[in-house]
Amino acid sequence: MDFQTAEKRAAELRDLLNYYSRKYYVDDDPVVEDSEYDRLQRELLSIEQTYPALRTSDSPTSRVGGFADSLFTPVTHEVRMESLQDAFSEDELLDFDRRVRESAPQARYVVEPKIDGLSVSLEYENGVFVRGSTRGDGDVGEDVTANLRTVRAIPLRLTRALPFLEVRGEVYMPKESFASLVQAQEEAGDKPFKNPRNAAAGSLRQKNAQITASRKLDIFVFNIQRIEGETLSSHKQSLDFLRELGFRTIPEYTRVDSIGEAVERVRAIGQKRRGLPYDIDGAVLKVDDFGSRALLGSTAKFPKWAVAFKYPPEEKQTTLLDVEVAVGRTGVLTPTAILEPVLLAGTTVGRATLHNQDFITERDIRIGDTVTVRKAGDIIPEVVKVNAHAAESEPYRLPNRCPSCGAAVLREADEAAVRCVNPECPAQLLRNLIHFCSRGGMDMEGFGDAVLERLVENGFLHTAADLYRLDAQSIQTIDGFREKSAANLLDAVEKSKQNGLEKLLAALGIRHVGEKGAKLLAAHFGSMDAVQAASVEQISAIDGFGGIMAQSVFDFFALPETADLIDRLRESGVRMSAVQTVEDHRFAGLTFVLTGTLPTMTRAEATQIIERLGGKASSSVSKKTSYVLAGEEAGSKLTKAQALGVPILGEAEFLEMCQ
Ligand code: 0OX
Repeated sequence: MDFQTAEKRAAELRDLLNYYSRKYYVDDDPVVEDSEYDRLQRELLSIEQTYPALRTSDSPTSRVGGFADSLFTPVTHEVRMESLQDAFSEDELLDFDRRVRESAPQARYVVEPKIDGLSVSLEYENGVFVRGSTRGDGDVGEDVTANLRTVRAIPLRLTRALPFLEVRGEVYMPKESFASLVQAQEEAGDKPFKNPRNAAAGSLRQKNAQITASRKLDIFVFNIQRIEGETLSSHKQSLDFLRELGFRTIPEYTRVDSIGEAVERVRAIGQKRRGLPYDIDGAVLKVDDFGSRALLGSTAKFPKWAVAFKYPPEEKQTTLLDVEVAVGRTGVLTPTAILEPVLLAGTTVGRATLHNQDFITERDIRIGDTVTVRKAGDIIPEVVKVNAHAAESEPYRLPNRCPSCGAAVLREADEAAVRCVNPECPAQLLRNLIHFCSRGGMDMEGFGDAVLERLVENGFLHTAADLYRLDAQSIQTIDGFREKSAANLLDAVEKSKQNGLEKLLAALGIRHVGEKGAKLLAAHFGSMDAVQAASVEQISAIDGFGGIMAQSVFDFFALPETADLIDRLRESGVRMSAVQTVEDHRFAGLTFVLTGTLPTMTRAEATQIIERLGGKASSSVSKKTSYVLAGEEAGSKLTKAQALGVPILGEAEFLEMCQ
């Protein structure tokens, strides 16, 4: 494709992708399948890779996330991001109305939900998103542009190229995304976020915007901070205008004429709030007319024309009947309160997490106690406090022995968790096997929880390596298994042998290493031998690998049980090297020639990256070569590339293209 055609197509693709995003996120009316969106995005990415000059800051391809130098630098808000005065009763709303009417007797209100997220400012120049920042203390926040770019509901280009616009909105994590994130964190033995608000804040404060991109954040916009090129006279008018520009505006906003109607709206939103897919912690009343707002003005802290009514979190009393202790995949003992069932925030609650021993001790929770429960972040049932101890009760302590295998448990000095470290613990074994066979692991169809449980119970599985020693006859000794079902299981085992290093590493369930970590390890080391031989320093040199992750990988491979398991898997014919799979086609159609010594990468590593991104590595330079990747002491290939006008990249530029 020549430059001009590429330029035209890139503009077309950007418009199309922006339109599809707007239909999906703003209008709630998707017009294409996700796969079609992805296909077009890949096409645009490939054009931008071929012609880097065609990359623009508002390109939908900039949403994938990377590292940015400007991240967390201070941003002074030209217009203060004020906070809201709170009201905890309807009487306080009536007081607010009285104060408003002293200066603005005719005031009308807009009532809107108060989203429990974190406030951000978004700036647009000539209709293009140029900067996003957190609220901070209202005067100075932090630059989080790279992270906000990954939030798909934030338009990167407005439908109208206003000279300047700054809007304010609330970034939040939908309840459903929060629930799956917490589940994943608990399974990985990580400390889960307490509520969707913390999760949203934690996700936005990431150095690596790719993590933000994976967290499914969303936004509602509700205020114009500054505008050039348009004059607006009321809040309702500005919300309607923001929507036209392509923003996802605060939902359910209604304009009312009196405080009586406003209170009714507040009640109605309160009734609805459990069923909403996002968390709200109140409703906001705002004077609609900007003229009246100007008359009312602000105090040092908040505008006098707005108030936030806070809904109380629903709490109930019940009895703690028992404490159940389960053993997780990583051996962590997790206590769960078994409660006399109560109806709470829309569902019947019979269990609540007790987190760990510290949580129990701090609240002096005992079996038989009358306790208060509520849902953290309106989702996860939690014991808030003890109202009364049961007669003759004793402080509760987690068992000293694993409830599954009876081995003594350990508490590491810097951890709240108590763990069973017996590698042969059946509870851990079963959970490990479930993980090993799961889709994210070796993806063995048919090996569900129940099947694995029966194979363990019947003594066929003691480690994951035993999966590769199963035979049809022994499987059929278990009730319910016939020739066909046994053969299907064996097929799945056989197929999994070719999965490659990445899936195998994910299947091993190394602490702190999920699918993404396994992928990085496999791409970096290429073979199990290399992973086993790696030092902590070598592992932590991988981009995206923190110190804790690297140490955990090292510790895992230092265990004799691990070495034994890997040996046995290898003997069974399980593939121990990486498979080059192309998941990202950004280098499709591009040929790279490598020459000289690169500062940090071996040629094999660079080749692996090129191939993984759909490109080809070739050994000789010709007119068809797309790029020459040159390091120190590059020789004749570099000279030839210069003569032919082939673009030459250094390692840093190359890595940037791969981000
Ligand atoms: C929210 C929310 C927050 C603008 C003027 C003072 C506060 N969390 O949903 N803030 C505001 O208003 C700002 N509105 C909201 N809906």
